[in-house]
Amino acid sequence: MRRITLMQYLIEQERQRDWINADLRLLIEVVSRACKAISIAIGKGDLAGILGGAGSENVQGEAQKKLDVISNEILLEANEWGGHLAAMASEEMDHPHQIPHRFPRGEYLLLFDPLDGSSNIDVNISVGTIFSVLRCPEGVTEPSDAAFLQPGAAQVCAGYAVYGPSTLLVLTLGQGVACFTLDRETGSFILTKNALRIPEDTGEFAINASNMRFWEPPVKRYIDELMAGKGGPRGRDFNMRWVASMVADVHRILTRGGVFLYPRDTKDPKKAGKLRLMYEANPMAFIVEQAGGAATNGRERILGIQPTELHQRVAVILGSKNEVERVSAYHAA
Ligand code: P6P
Repeated sequence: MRRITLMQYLIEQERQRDWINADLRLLIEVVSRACKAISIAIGKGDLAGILGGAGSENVQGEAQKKLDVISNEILLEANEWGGHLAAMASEEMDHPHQIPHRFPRGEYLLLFDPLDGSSNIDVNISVGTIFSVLRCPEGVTEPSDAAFLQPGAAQVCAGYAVYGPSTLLVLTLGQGVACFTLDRETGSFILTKNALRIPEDTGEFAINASNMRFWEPPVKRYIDELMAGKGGPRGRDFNMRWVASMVADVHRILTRGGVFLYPRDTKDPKKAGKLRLMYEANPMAFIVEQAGGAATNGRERILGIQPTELHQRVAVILGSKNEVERVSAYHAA
């Protein structure tokens, strides 16, 4: 594969397709630079005294890690001056961040989970940044929550960075999925995989099995059958993985197949699920579908869900198409 940089890839994409414009290219470049800065901060860990709790809570009422707050600040500062954005929304902020009036505004809305899986950060397990790009509705100058409430199918771009043994940036612009590896010597993201495809079948599933007693019957049935292995109805053995970092679990599935489930559970019946629709499920669903996989909440396609709240949660079942379809069939039975 030609070793081209992210910038070169984006310029070539812009030449081939008129709907990638300079502002969207700048947005992706700026987000990639912010992810590079987050990767460097994470890499310092205890040396920089940035591990552990921030002593604050986010809108979800969850204790924030210092690196949650630092990553959020890095993304805000990186993106507010460029003139490509109308506003930003983040898991770590109650309401959208408006672009300061001293800067020009653009046509895009950026949403992100600045540091997904941050509960893993203090134990040195891979974490990531997830981002999603929407167009700002015509005529909206101060985008409130409502401007962001668009179904995932409206995304123009989505991606994630995974901060693991290497730092990767995975990106879709609606024409397939590309993966870039950070070259720490030059500071460039280099195209290392193009047209990623998720195998339609798999022998590997990812779920937090400690919640089993809270699952709805279709999920219980599905997982029981996988656990029954060769002697069970599936007639084969399955393997289980659970990193508890969505970005790491999804990247494994994008790389070698698998099915990821964070289903609705009765632990808290008021919650539709644990993961957030706008900046976790939607971007990941866009990427997974673009790689030939599927993503549902068990009853409907994730990308078709009409959001009602900026931080709403959703059940997520995504990955190898034939397995996701089987889980959906069990919900419909
Ligand atoms: P549990 C991380 O906190 C996260 O939002 C996802 O990245 C991950 O898949 C999930 O929650 C892990 O949840 O209940 O297993 O800790």
